[in-house]
Amino acid sequence: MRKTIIAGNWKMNKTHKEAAETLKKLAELVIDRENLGGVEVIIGAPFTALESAVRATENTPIAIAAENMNANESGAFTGEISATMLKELGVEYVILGHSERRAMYGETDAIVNAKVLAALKAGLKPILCIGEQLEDRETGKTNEVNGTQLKGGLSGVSVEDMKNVIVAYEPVWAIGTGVTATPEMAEETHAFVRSVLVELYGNDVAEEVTIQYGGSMKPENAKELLAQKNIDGGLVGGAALDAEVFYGIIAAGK
Ligand code: G2H
Repeated sequence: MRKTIIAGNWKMNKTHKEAAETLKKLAELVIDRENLGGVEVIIGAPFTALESAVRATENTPIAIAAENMNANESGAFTGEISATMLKELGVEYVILGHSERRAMYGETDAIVNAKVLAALKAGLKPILCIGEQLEDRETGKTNEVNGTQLKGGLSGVSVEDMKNVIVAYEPVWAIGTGVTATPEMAEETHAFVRSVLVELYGNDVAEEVTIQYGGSMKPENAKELLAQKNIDGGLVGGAALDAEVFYGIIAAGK
C-alpha cells in the first residue's frame, strides 16, 4: 500500500513569524496521526522560515520540507544552502526541480539529478517535480517530456533509495493559473509516470512510489483527483497558504 502524501509548497511566502502562526493553526486542525487516517502531511517553507516551522511542528505529524538546496556539500557557493544544513535543522524533505526553478533559475535535469543524489546521501527525502509545458501537451509531447525529466532526475538513484523519493507531476500550464488538469488527464500521465518507474525499478518498487499531483489543487477538486488510481497525493501551492483551506485538501485525502 503506497502512502497518500499531501504537501504544501509555500514558495516565497511567509516570514519566520507567519510560518509559526500558520503551522500552529494547522497542527490544531490535524490533531494527531490517528485523525489523519494514514495521510502524511508535509509543509515546504522558505529557508528563513524553516527553523520556526520545524519548532512549530515538533510533536505533531507534520513534516517540514525545504523548497530547494545546492548539490554541493559545502564551499564557495555564496547564497546557497546544503543538504546537511537542512538536515541538521530537522528538515525531512526537499522539493527539487520545481518548474519555477527550471524556468527561472535554469535548472536542468542534470542539476536536478545532482541535487536528488545529494539529498538522499544526506538523508533528506526528495520530492522530485516533473511536468510538461502547454506547448508540449498541445504537440503531443507530454509523455516524452515527463519521461525525460523523470529518468534524468532519477539517474543513479538505487532501488533502495527510491523508497525515499516522492514524485510530483505538475503540468506547468496548471500551476497557479486556477486551471486544473481534469482527473482523467492527470491520471493518464500519472499512469505513464508509474510505467516509467516500472521500467526503471520493477513493478514492486514502482507500486510503492507516491506520485503527487500539483497544479491548482484545492479542496473543491482534491477528492476527485485523489480518487484516481495513480494519484497518491498533492503538491499544493496557493491553497496551502491558509491552514483551514489546506486542511480541506488533507481531509479529502483521508
Ligand atoms: C504548483 C503548485 C505547488 P499551485 O507549483 O507546487 O502550486 O497549487 O498554486 O498551482
